[in-house]
Amino acid sequence: MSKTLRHAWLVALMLAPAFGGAAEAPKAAPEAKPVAASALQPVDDAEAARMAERVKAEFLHAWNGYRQYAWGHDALKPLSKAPQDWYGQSLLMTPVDALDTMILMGLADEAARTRELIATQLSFDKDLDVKHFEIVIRLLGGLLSGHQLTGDERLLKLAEDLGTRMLPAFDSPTGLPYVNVNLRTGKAQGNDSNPAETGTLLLEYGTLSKLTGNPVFYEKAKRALVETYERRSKLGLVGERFDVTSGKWTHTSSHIGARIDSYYEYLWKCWRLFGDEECLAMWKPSIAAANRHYAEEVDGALWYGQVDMHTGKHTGHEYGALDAFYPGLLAYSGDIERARRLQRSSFEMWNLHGIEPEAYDYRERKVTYAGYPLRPEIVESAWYLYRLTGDPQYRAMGKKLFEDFVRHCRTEAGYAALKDVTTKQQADDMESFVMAETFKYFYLLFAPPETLDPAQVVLNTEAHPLRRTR
Ligand code: DMJ
Repeated sequence: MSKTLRHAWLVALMLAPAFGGAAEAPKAAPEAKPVAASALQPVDDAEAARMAERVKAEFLHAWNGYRQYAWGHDALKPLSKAPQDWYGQSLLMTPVDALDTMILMGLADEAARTRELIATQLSFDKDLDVKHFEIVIRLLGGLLSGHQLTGDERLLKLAEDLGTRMLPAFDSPTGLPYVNVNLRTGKAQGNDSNPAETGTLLLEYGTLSKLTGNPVFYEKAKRALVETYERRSKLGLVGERFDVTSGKWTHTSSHIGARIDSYYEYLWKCWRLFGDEECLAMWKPSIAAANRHYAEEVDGALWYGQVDMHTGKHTGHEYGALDAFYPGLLAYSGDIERARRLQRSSFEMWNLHGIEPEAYDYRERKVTYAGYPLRPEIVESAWYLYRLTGDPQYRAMGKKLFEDFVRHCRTEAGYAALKDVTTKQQADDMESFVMAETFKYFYLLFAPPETLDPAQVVLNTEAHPLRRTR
């Protein structure tokens, strides 16, 4: 989720009285004891097969709630059992995000029904100002992977229509895209952007170019990524916010968290997916600077905090659910030892309350933002680490994560975000990324390796697998 939406979500979570009505009453939750992954029950292949079935069953539970109470809408409100649309009219966020997960899980009937819904009902000819980044990673990414997995040309046509409608977002003086774009008029607006939103577009637009033969999508998204990179400081770091018309930084905090996170991810992944040497050339100094400046050792544990992009001085010591993608990226790019250490820290953070918070001060050992919007990143990292090392501790870790996730977030109609991980009070929100990412990474962790080979595809930041094309 982009920082703005993420922020809006968190604010809504804190303010909305509606949650009070439907959410469970807060209850004191005993603090969990730290659990070392190596101390957990090992998960052998037979147990992994059982786990994969459990994950599938829970995915179906959430999907059936969506079908029953929110069919045709963007999302399900899992406590009030009501539909929710981001912009007043539906863009089928949950079905598009869920489709490739169903296909990977072998849920053929559900996938066929969902594909038909998308192909016959989804239209982008709507007078809506949409969040460019979110629509790219969720809808463009989901349509493209759906097309590649099924060969359904209708999904590619929808993707091309969507991409074409959003192109005016790039028409700023710098080539850095505006935050919002109107799907019907192409009017783009919103200057206050960040590296995650301007640098997490190339896998999707690039794939669209490869599949349609029209290079314009690749060129615009690549330029946005390069323009972001070129604004790095002398230390090689990017900041947290800039103005897309002037190209000037407005917030110079630098870290791996919200507003920056997937910028790093795409520097590596655009090299992996397209073999684009310029991406590799941008990735190398960027990841070296990140590892050098953000990392901190606290009592022998590795954490990543916040620094000023110009001075490198540490300005904060917070790590959180979003940062937990980074061990997966480290592992995927070959830095296994650092990945292992940071994953250990993510797991420690999760175990403090038996579910991870949005932000945690690792020096003070204190939760600083207690929400949990059902994020996938820690599971994503466990999957990469398991696939790349074969170390059974990551499946054992995944089992513990899944059991906690089900225990605290399952509702009668689906899965609910937590307003507060310390009390486990639930919130009336089930983001579409739960269907695209959280369940998918849990499933992949336990399913047979041939279900998805990370050597053959690159998963976009919403976990939509994209294949190389000529
Ligand atoms: C997803 O929408 C994407 O993974 C994005 O990059 C940030 N994180 C959310 C899920 O937490």
